[in-house]
Amino acid sequence: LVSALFVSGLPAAYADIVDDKLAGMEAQSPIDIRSDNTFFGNLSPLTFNLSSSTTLDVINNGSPGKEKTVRANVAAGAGSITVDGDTYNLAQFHFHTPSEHLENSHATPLELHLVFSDANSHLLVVGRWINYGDTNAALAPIFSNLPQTTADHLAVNSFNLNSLIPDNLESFRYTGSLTTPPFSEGVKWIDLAQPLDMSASQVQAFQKLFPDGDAREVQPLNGRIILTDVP
Ligand code: SG7
Ligand code: ZN
Repeated sequence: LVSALFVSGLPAAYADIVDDKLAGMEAQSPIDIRSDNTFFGNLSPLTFNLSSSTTLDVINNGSPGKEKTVRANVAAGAGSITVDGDTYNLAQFHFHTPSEHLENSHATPLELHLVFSDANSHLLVVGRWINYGDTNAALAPIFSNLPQTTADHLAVNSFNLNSLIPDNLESFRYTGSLTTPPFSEGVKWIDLAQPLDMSASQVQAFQKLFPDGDAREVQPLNGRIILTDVP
């Protein structure tokens, strides 16, 4: 019964690999970030150190029951984030449709996840909501040539990772999990408050690859606290 509770909300594609491993896990991601469940505080500063010209190896992993996304693997040493004295290196970024985290119970068309890990393999994911707006020129080399099958690789040269991060680094922070199997916990989540814009046709290009979406449903907070420095 307990595992059934946590299993609800999984995309159908994951059903075959869900078992009692989820039993007892109760600090899962994503979550619904609302003004009535966030607490204002002075958060420690975020220091991004990102290459303005790195190469990306972009892949499509559409395998049923596994991660389903378009993922850009970045070159080693291309990026890091330092927070609370800990430095985490950027491994990759990827997207979900619709957004996995909700903002006041609303999804946006897409969500960007930048996955970092520290020397002890602790994971930190920076999330950013993506809204409809102008064409995103920085992401155009990816979204105009999305790898259509798992066999495709797209090489992108001189990608500016800073184009993914806003000047205003106000955020929502909590501790959660991977949003795909094996849903490992202890992941630090930093959801940036400033959204990224993309055109409707860019969003559609991604949604065409994953017509059923690739977002996990929101999970219960179970007493966790979401901190924010959004005034
Ligand atoms: C995506 O989400 C992939 C996964 C990622 C997973 O489907 O990008 O990447 C790899 C290398 O498998 O898993 C461990 C990891 O990064 C979960 O990441 S997420 O929680 O940020 N959505
Ligand atoms: Zn993700």
